[in-house]
Amino acid sequence: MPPTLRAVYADITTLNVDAIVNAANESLLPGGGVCGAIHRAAGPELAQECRMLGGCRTGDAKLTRGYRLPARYVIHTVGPIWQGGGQGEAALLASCYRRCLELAAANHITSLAFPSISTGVYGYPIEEAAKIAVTTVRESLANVPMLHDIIFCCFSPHDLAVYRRTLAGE
Ligand code: AR6
Repeated sequence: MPPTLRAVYADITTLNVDAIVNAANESLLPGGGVCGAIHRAAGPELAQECRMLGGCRTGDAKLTRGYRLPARYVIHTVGPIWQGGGQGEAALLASCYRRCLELAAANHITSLAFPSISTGVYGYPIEEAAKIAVTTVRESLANVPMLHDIIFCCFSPHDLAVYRRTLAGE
């Protein structure tokens, strides 16, 4: 069965899925935004495990346990900082989504929620980021047959509207 791709308006830390994605920084140390919320909800053991990972390059992803989160795993990915679009940001953002899906497949994850990577502190324009998110995930679906539920978790009604329009191909 093809997976469901859907956008919801929620705090990602509350979602009952196998794994949630964290929009992290290269140090993988707790920051603000969704990263801060995930670390607060997971508890201090998450930062301890992150410290052992030796950071993460922009465009790459690493997996940890979810500790006190409902989600069993957290996939930490580092999106690009928006610098106007001429610094390879689109390719790096697409790479984040692909690497998260690769880790999901390698760990038999069946349900996965993404936040809108790079569109907060890192300043990536939401319309362009949503197109990359939806297109890249759709292009990778053949490689993740066990994933039956993929959620784009939006943190504002505006972001939700953008993702819903993008998913509808408008
Ligand atoms: N649930 C879902 N989405 C959320 C939540 C939440 N609880 N909180 C915020 N968002 P950002 P970035 C949305 O800034 O742009 C951190 O300090 C938010 O509205 O969290 O990739 C890291 O440590 C936005 O749509 O991530 C890095 O240093 C989206 O999540 C840096 O920020 C991403 O916003 C990464 O910046």
